[in-house]
Amino acid sequence: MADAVTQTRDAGTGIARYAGKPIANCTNLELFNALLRMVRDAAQARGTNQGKKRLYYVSAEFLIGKLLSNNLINLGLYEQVRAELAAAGRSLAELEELESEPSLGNGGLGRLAACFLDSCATLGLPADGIGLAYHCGLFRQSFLGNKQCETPDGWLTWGQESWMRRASLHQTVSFGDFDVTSTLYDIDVTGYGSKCARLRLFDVDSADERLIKDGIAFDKRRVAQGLTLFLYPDDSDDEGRILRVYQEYFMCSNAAQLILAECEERGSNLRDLADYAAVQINDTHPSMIIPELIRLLVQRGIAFDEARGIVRDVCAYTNHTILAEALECWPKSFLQRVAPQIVPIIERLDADVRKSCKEPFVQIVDEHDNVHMANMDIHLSHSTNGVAALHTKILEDVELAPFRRLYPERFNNKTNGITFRRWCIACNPELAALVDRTIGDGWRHDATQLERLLEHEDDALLGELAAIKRRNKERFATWIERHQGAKVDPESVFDVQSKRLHEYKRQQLNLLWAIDAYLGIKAGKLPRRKVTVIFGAKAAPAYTIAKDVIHAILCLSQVVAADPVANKWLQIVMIENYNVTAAERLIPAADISEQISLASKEASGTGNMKFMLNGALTLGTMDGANVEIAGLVGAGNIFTFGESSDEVIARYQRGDYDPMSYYQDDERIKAAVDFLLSHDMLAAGDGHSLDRLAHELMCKDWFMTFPDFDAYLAEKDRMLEAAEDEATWQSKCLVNIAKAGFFSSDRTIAEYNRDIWHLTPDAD
Ligand code: TH1
Repeated sequence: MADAVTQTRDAGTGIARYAGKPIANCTNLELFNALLRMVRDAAQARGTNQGKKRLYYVSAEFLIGKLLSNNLINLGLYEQVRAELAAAGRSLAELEELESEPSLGNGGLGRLAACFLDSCATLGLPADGIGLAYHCGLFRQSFLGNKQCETPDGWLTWGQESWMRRASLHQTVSFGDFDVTSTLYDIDVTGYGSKCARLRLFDVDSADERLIKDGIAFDKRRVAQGLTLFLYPDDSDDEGRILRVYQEYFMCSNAAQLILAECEERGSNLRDLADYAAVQINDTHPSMIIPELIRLLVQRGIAFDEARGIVRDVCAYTNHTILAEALECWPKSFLQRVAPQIVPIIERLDADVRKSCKEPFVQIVDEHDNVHMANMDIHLSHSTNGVAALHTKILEDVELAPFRRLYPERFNNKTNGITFRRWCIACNPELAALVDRTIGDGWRHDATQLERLLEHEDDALLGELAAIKRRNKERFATWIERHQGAKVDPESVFDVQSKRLHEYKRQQLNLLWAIDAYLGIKAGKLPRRKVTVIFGAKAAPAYTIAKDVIHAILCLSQVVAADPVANKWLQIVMIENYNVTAAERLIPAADISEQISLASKEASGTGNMKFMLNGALTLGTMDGANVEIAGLVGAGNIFTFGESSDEVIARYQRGDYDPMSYYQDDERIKAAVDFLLSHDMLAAGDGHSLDRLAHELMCKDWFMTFPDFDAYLAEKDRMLEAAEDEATWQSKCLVNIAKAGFFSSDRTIAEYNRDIWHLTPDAD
């Protein structure tokens, strides 16, 4: 009764009540914190999806992005809150600026995990993400002297209240040399008009941020203090690599303990664990959950062979890459030091495999005593999936072919997806409103309905699409000027490549294009319209060549900007500290989506889907999910180039690729590479770094940029020409938006559930 009275007196959402004073008297920070508490209560009131069987999605990364507006949208409170604040002369957008972005992931793998939790919540599936509460997560990137600098991103340490709630659970994890205790933090993951999922993050009680002294460097031997300070501590030395193994075991042991305790609580006798839990192993970082679960089951009186079968029925593994460097393989001596209790279990699993299969490729422990985590995952789980059709096919036919012969029924594909709540409704509200007006709002729950847009294609609709794109470009221009002082021209073509920096993603190919375009302008060959090439990328701190690419991009940006003729036609911009928040500003403003990985190397990509949904056209190789995009939109609505994955795989197998011959035979390649060491570039940058990059390209070029160079230039030129025919271009954009429905993570999650998890949706 008293509550009802307060409610009526308080007409509106209750912001003032949460703030303890009228909205007008609050600082922005007070309002932000009031909203955060209000949202947390509203999410709690919805409750979490329940069911006998629960998904545990275990992952080293959850790149969740800012939560305030996303939660307001999912809880159906956004409009009300915005209006109420506006009525008091305040702006929700300004409050959103105050929120710091949790840096709990580094790229697609972590963002995928976040999209999946959103979709699980929305589809009513009982699901938890399990990971680590990194204090500083991934580093913050800044540019100094045209180079990347890394500083700790202390996203938790300022006045903003936390989305994390401390749970009452405390566990102990025993390492070989000492024990630690852990605390669990929960974040509610709201679904779109549904109950919640949960993100459950473990921290070690002994963590000590004072260990961080100089930038992101710290004494990696102080394991108990340093364990959860950073995501992916520098692994260029053994100390760093061992610290990663400590982190992984800490995550897995906590997860395994939690899962068994919860399932017993729900009524499991552990022998029937598979009726209560589905564990999805997100790439190999959580692989130690397999021996850890077996260990705990045996400890509880279950025989080894039975425990192994139980764990196999519970666990499923997702492979996200074929890159050899990412396939984790730990020396047994590391495991012996970190978690000696699981070593005999791994040895026994290895012996089992050895008994039934002699093929060296599939053994868990190799002849050098290295433990191959992916091999353990495939033998000891009931499902192995790739993340796009082409990727799964390459796993089945090439990379994991011997496993496929052993377990044909375990292999399956789950093409990645993205949540349309964050990647359209929240980040491109004008486009979402246009879609609502045109086909109704059913697409918000059933994304395939977007196809109906095609029935409404006319000049008016295409005109509105163009106008929305233009306003998004203006908004991006305002944002980037405030963010880093860069001025960009919304009239120009926005040509965007944003993703982690890696040689296989081939930012260097785009860089060579930009140099070629610059040299062309100098020689009097002017483009049809100004092009703004926008990069967003962080390089791993120990990845030298990746940092060289960033350096060359920043130097080129300076050289072009200083040229009074060229700067009218070309601009190179690199976004500082590219993250989810920057992506939300950038993607709705893009005209061209660069997806130019070396065919066969990008398992899926998910940025490609976000750009497509926001009406950018793809310029890409036939790699990862690009292949599926091409199939959906048709050849006329995508720009593809380059060697096929079969050709690339054959080239690697022949081992006869010689970049130097391309450099010598192709004038444009030679001119672009030579320009890296030109007077202007050397004046802008560091000769060592530029020289190392030029040398790498000429002598190694492991990801084969040169064979695709001419085709890339030609296709990009064709695309820039097409961009000048506004009506035809917008009609292609419309097809892309209309066909994006397939890439909703709701579809992906429904498939995981149908084929792998078999959870019952919470009906009410
Ligand atoms: C990415 C893949 O590169 C990308 O193609 C895919 O869309 C995404 O995962 C989601 O499936 C990966 N990120 C990582 C990060 C680490 C190790 C392996 C991969 S694969 C640290």
